[in-house]
Amino acid sequence: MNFKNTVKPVLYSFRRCPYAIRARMSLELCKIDVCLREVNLSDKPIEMLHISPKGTVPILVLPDETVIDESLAIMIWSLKRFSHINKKTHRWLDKTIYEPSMQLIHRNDNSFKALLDKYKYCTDPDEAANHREKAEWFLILLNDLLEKRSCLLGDELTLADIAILPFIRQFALVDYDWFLNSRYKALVRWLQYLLTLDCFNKVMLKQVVFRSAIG
Ligand SMILES: N[C@@H](CCC(=O)N[C@@H](CS)C(=O)NCC(=O)O)C(=O)O
Repeated sequence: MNFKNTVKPVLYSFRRCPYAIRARMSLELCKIDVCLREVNLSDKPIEMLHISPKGTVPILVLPDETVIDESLAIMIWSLKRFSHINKKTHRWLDKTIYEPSMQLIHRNDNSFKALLDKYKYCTDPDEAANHREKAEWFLILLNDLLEKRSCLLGDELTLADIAILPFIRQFALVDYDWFLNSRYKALVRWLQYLLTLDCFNKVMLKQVVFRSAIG
């Protein structure tokens, strides 16, 4: 979707941030053209902090100056306005898909993410293995779902797959050999398939860091 005769929405983003990845994927799937501002998280642009003082990415600023500074809200905004543009996404907000998607996403965001961070940032191998074990309940849950179908809620991609993918990717990359050789074969298959999607690879292209014109 081109915002002809008007300014494009601006997206403050950080390439590797899982929240920003899912927002960018949703915008890409809905063909929403944005002006991407890749941010250095240790030197955030002043205007970004004025727009959203909590200082997290992603942040979407619409041409009418509406600010959406939560990744899920950006996904839902893009799907509400433009999901009809892509055959894949047009039913993602239907109650039967949306509600189970949100249940899984909330478990990811509210519980798994904290365990993932402990695992990811741990430098002691024994302790890391311990943290990994604590996070495995979520892998078991997803793997069980994926043993019966190719995507989390059926054989088609949904909001749940796109929203959770960047976190499972991050988990897998901490020790990719461990992940590949784990008993979560269905989850490994799912991750490997999602990593081949155009909408993933396109949003992961390297970007030049945005330099603020202010200060
Ligand atoms: N609930 C927020 C979380 C976003 C978030 O925490 N993003 C991280 C990067 S992955 C961030 O910007 N952290 C701020 C910082 O590192 O200073 C969302 O879903 O958008």
